[in-house]
Amino acid sequence: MTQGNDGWVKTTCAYCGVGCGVEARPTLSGELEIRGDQSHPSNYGKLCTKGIALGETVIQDGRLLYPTLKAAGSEKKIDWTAATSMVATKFAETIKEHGPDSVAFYVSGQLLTEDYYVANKLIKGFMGTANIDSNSRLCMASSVVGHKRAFGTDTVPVCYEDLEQAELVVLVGSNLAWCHPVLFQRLRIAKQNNDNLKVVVIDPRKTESNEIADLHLGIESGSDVALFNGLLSYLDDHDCLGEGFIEQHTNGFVEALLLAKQEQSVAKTTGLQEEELDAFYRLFATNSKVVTVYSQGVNQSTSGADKVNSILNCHLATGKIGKPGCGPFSVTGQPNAMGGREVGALANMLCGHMELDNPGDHHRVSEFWGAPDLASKPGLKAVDMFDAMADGKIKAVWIMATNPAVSLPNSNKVKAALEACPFVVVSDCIAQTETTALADLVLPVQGWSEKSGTVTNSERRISRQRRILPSPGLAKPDWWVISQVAQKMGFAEAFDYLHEGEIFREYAQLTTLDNENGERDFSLIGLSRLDDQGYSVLKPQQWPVIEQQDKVVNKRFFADGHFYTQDGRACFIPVNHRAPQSATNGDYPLLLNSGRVRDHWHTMTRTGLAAQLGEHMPEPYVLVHPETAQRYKLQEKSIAKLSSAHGHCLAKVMLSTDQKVGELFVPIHWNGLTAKNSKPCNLIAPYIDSVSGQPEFKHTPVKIEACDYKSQALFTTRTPIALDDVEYWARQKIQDGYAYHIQSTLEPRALEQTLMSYIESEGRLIQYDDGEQSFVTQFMLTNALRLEQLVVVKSQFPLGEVERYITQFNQSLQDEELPPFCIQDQEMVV
Ligand SMILES: Nc1nc2c(c(=O)[nH]1)N[C@H]1C(S)=C(S)[C@@H](COP(=O)(O)OP(=O)(O)OC[C@H]3O[C@@H](n4cnc5c(=O)[nH]c(N)nc54)[C@H](O)[C@@H]3O)O[C@H]1N2
Ligand SMILES: Nc1nc2c(c(=O)[nH]1)N[C@H]1C(S)=C(S)[C@@H](COP(=O)(O)OP(=O)(O)OC[C@H]3O[C@@H](n4cnc5c(=O)[nH]c(N)nc54)[C@H](O)[C@@H]3O)O[C@H]1N2
Ligand code: SF4
Ligand SMILES: [Mo]
Repeated sequence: MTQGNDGWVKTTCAYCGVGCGVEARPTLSGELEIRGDQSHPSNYGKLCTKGIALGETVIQDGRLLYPTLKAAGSEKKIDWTAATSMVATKFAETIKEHGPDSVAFYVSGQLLTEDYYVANKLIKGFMGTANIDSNSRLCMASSVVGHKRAFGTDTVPVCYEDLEQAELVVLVGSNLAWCHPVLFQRLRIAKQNNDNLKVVVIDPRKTESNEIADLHLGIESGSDVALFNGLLSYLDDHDCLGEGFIEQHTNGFVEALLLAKQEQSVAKTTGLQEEELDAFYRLFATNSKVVTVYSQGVNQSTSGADKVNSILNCHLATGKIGKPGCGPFSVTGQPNAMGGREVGALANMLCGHMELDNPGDHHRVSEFWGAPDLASKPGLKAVDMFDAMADGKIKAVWIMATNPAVSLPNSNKVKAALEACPFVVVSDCIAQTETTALADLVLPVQGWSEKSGTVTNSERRISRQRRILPSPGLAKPDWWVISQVAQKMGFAEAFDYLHEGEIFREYAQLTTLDNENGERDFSLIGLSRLDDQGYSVLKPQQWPVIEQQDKVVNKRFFADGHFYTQDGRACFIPVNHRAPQSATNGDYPLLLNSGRVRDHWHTMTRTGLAAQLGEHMPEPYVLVHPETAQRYKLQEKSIAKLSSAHGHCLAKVMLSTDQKVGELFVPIHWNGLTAKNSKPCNLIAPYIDSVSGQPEFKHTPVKIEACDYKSQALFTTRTPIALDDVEYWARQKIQDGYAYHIQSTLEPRALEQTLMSYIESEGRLIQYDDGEQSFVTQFMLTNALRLEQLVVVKSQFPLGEVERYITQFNQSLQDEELPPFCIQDQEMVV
């Protein structure tokens, strides 16, 4: 049942690639109750903090409600007919004048498969250019290349159950505890139930994932290839190879081993002790069931694809693949990162795991779509696409479900590129983002709980996201908007979809073209005749779907030793260690790493709406080893300025011995809407892996300086304020309002005066000055008891005091409960 009599609707979480099944039920007061779906095979009822808080994020605050035209600082609401006609006309004119390669789409792993499929079909099939890339370029591209080079296809061989059946789980460049929390819980429970299950974590820093680690290898940033080449040599030296497997099912072993053996001093390159290396290598060699989970510490590197193949080489060399409890496991980040790879919405793919440069594939798709102009050469990858915009080569771009002004490296250049591009369209659910601010036209689309379609998770399981709440304003599904534009460009027949189920069916049919006998890994043949009712009640399906799955299945690829290369054999890829593109130097002596926190999602457009999620990490921070802090005179909780050759950013210092001396870590989430000048991508160079195009987000030389601020303030308010006049602020969502954490070079008295200008007019003002540089101002509307604003300024807040004030604000004080320090109570006349 997708909807029980009790009103609970089955859907899928909006966030990470674990793809947890969620049950949601609207309440009479318009809220959304959330619980885990016990029957979903990915999470069996469990949810993490973000999943649990989904109900808090479906509020209308900040929603984009109408198609809006932006010109010279003014905004004009228009209707959908005008909006879609305008996109169609501008794209058609641009193509006519400058050719198909002068337009581009920049899309996202947060689109549903149906949206993604239609976007890809329109631009590649009918606009005639492959200039469509996805934020998955920043995320999964290196894994895609690694898989294709080794297996012939972009195939994730394992399923989640393998984590439970393994004897050794290796986490490489993955903070699973925070980024895939339900998977981490499954692993933790498996370990509790099995004393023999060992966990190794490979990460330059100690993370929360270390909680269950038997061994942590704090490797030098960027040295994973050396580590896994060392493993390959060890396996050979200790007669631990799967020789039968190598012989029967692979090519290129000798060359890969030869290069691995040339690796100069693995201990020196990785910065690890021989004993540590030995301990890891022995575990890998002696356990027959090994799963290697890897994520952005591997992918986001100028040698990302080689890192992936160095891992795959070790699994192939031991035959630890295709069997229960075995295999390399690239965990996906976004809810539909996998779906995007399936529909092929990257610049160098076609669709349905077919290839642009394969004439047979090209012909099949061109016929199926009725698209004689189907693009035949790869388009521009994300970073190159924005460079081409800056250079004036791309003149119209449509951005969907991603916030590149925050998430692409070298933010200043990205901003300049969007400013230079003559026509920028952005489809989003949120009105104010750094990217919508740079658009000429913004289009309101449905968000999670309003949109309907499918997503595919890390274990290739396709689940339905279902519509539960009505859409606010004029918000529409992404696929509808794209189809309207396509129809107006003259492609009505190919885009006459009435609902998302029709798109899914067409897509499932496309995967069957000349694929009746499983010639390609990706097949949805069992869903190609799905009727509307079947789509509506579709249960999770793991691909390949040969027959519709009514019961849970757990499938693995390569169990038969067959790979999707020309001769059916897997390929070893010879790789050698290359240092990251940039190195620390006298000007930029520290190494900056970046990643995620437990309770925020990317650029915070959604998690930033939930008070529950704001408490864990209320401000942008930088993790610093105490020795580094001492050297650069940084105090805990003070604000520091980080600078690189590309820009700078502010963050609150947090001391941690989990960091190496000389290395820093910043979370990626804060940006111009949630903090002043705290966006890490300001600092990051646009260096990319030359094969995968994925940026090196985890290795940036920087310097750090203390800001020497003299005062701090907390400003809580019911509605957001624009704090332009203070040097540093960070906004935290709290119950019924916002808390601004402020620091300043001003003395407390002067800061208090500055902040008074942000107090609303007309109401009751209660002020307190303790004579020792500590000021409290409370503001209420006349005749109301609820606090509207509260400002507290001090030279420094004692531990716990900020939280206490926020609680006080939340409790909406009654007159008689006013804090004892209030000595003035006056009407403010403005
Ligand atoms: N809470 C939360 N969860 C999320 C997301 C979110 O925004 N918030 N985003 C989702 C998305 S899209 C993604 S892609 C995933 C990302 O999930 P993860 O990849 O697990 O997360 P990151 O924090 O980006 O990076 C993982 C680790 O790589 C380490 N690392 C850095 N350099 C190296 C290196 O050279 N070698 C090795 N071995 N490790 C290195 C970092 O120290 C970091 O701890 O998370 C998903 N889940
Ligand atoms: N420094 C640094 N930078 C990084 C990374 C890193 O580790 N370090 N990681 C990179 C990675 S792995 C990723 S995945 C990216 C993520 O970066 P982004 O994709 O830029 O981040 P989001 O905040 O998820 O942006 C999604 C946008 O889509 C909107 N949205 C949500 N749902 C929908 C929908 O259904 N339709 C439409 N049209 N819009 C919707 C949201 O409001 C939001 O504005 O960041 C990358 N950038
Ligand atoms: S683990 Fe991922 S999919 Fe599951 S509830 Fe948490 S954020 Fe959602
Ligand atoms: Mo990602």
